[in-house]
Amino acid sequence: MPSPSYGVIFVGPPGCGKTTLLSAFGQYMTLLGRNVVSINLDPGNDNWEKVIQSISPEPSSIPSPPIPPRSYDVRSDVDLSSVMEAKSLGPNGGMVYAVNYMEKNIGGIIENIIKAAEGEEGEDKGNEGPVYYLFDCPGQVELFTHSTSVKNIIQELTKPLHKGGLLGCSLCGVSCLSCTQTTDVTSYISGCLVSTMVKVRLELGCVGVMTKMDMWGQQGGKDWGIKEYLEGGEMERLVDYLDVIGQADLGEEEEKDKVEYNSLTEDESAVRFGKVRDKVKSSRFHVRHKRLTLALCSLVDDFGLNGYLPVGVNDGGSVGTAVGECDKVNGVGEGLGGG
Ligand SMILES: Nc1nc2c(ncn2[C@@H]2O[C@H](COP(=O)(O)OP(=O)(O)OP(=O)(O)O)[C@@H](O)[C@H]2O)c(=O)[nH]1
Ligand SMILES: [Mg+2]
Repeated sequence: MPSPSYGVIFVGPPGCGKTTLLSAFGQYMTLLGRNVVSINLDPGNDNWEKVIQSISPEPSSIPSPPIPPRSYDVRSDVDLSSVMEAKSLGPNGGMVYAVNYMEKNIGGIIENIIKAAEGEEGEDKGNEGPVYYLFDCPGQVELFTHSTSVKNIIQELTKPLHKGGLLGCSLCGVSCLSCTQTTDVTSYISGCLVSTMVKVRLELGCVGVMTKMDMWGQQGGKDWGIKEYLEGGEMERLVDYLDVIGQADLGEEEEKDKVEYNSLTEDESAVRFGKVRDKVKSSRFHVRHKRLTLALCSLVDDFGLNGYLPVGVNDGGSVGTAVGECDKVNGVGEGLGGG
């Protein structure tokens, strides 16, 4: 009978940095002396081997000899490319099929996770404390919004042992949004909407993380200040920053102005901007678009689920702060190293 365990599950849109963040959490927690087991739940994760290598302690590190990182890769049970070939499906259909398969076979998958956590007989595990699982997820947002498979998988992982659960994992979600998604207001708003929806669907306590913060300023952070993007509150204020030029359905004369506006130099456009902006702002499209955006922003505000911790994977302090927040959410006690 396994003892209760802790875990973090990384979710967010494709390419936002989930797998890289898992690796950073793994390295940080290993240094704290935690009993880390990394779990790949992404049937299409081709970077998994690199992640496991990155979590391996340096040969010179303590304890010595180094403890091999323990892990489970769902691709040993269901692999995206094999599914696509066998079922003649594309990558998205293949992923939906693979995740449905995982849901139906979750009992066997959990047994394999437990075997990975127990390690080989007689193997030195270094730390005998509670197991800390790090779960990597696929990025396709439809898996969370249009299907209940991931939610049901999570329910099985978290089902308490005394209620017949196999793993009894106290789990915290880490909802990632890349700072590169703050280059324009509409991308940021849709990113916040998606992460709110995913948090609601997961039914888990979640920590929001803005990833790739070392890229802030190069690829992110226009219009609003860093504090506002991270706090994510009062989203309605963002509506004033909507890029009105280029979106409106203009009349013939305004279209001419718009073409002219786009070919102006920066100085000329500053003078002309006011005139064109006023026309565009009073266009029917803009008025409706603004009203819709306001409604969406207040929806996110009302749930109060927004807000991000800034994290760059090469900034150990930011990773440590995120680990500490996850510890608070899933109730990690003091005996589990640092935190
Ligand atoms: N500069 C920088 N790049 C990062 C950071 N985190 C991730 N990346 C890069 O972003 C890219 C995507 O990272 P992944 O960790 O694979 O993202 P993912 O969310 O797991 O992607 P999918 O599994 O495809 O959904 C990779 O090239 C990473 O090296 C970061 O903190 N800073
Ligand atoms: Mg990944």
